[in-house]
Amino acid sequence: MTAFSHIRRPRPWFGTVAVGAGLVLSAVLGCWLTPAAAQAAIPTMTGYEIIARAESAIGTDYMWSQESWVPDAGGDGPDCSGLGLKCWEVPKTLYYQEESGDNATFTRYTSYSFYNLIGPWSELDSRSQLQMGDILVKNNGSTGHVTIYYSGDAWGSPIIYEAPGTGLQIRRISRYLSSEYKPIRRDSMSGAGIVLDNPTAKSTGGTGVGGNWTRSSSVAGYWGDDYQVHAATAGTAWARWTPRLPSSGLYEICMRWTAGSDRTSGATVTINTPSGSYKRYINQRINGSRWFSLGYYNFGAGYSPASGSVTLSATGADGYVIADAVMFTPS
Ligand SMILES: [Ca+2]
Repeated sequence: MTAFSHIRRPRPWFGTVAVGAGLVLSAVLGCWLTPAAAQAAIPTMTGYEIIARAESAIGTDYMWSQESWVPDAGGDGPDCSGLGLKCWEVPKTLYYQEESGDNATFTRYTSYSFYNLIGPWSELDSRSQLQMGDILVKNNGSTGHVTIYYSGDAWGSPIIYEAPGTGLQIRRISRYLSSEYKPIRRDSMSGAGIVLDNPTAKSTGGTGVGGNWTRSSSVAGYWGDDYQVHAATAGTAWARWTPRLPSSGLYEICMRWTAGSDRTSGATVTINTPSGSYKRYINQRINGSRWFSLGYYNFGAGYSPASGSVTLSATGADGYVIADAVMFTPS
C-alpha cells in the first residue's frame, strides 16, 4: 500500500455584503431545476453539494472500509471509496452517521465499482470534460483509488479531495494523477447551487425549525419528499436553512413553496450574512412550485447559522406558511 493507492477487496453487501437592497434583484430568476415529481433513482445533486460534503470531511482520519464521519468534527473518517459514495449519496438508502444515528445496511461501492461503472454513473469521454464533483478513479485489478475532482488542471495536477490511506487524514490537495485515472460522473446531476430541503442532509448544510411545523405533501410541486406547514401565529415560528458553502462570494437565494389561497400573502424571510440581515416578504398564494429568487447576497465560506443562513418566519403571517426548500447558487 502506498500513500495514494491501496488494495481494494470486493465486499458483499454513500463579504462582505450583501450587495444591499440596491443590487438585489427581486425578479423571478433561475428555475432550471426539475420539480420533485420526476424522482430519479438517486437524488438529484449539484457539483457544489458534492464539494460541500467533501469539504466537511477534511481533517477526519482515514478509516479502512468506513464511510461515515461527523462534519467538521475530526475523528473517524471514510476510506477513499467511502468518501466517494458518501459525497455522491449513492445508493439512495445510504445515510450519514449524523442523520441516522446508527449503521445502515447498503450496497457498498468500491473503487472497482466506480472504475467498472457498476452503479448510477458513467464515464466521461475525456478528462477535459471534468466538472466540480466528478470522480477520478483508478483500478488496475490489484490497487485502486477514488478521488473527487474540485477544479484546476484536469490532465496534470488537479485539485482533488481524497482519503489518502492509513495514518493520514482526508484532505484537499493539488497533485498529479496519472492517465490510469478515469473520469466518471454521477447520474442525476442538475443545476449549479446547493439545495437545502426540509429536512436536508446535514453534511451539505442543515435545517432547523422553531414552533409547531407539520409535514405535508397534499399540494403537488414540492421539492423532495414533502414540505412543512405552520399556521399563522403570534408566537415563535421559524424555519432556517444553513448551507455549508465551499467558497465565499455572491450567491443567489431562491426559495420554493407550494401555493394556495389559504397561504400567507406576506411571510417574512430574513437573509443572514456576515454584514447583517436583510428582510424580504413573500406571497405564498402565488408563484408556487418554482424557484423564486430573493436576490443576491455575499456570504462567507463554511457553515454559520448566525451569518450564513435564510430564515422563514410564520409569526404574524395571515395564512399558512410553507417551508419547502431553499437554493444557494454561486454567481
Ligand atoms: Ca421539500
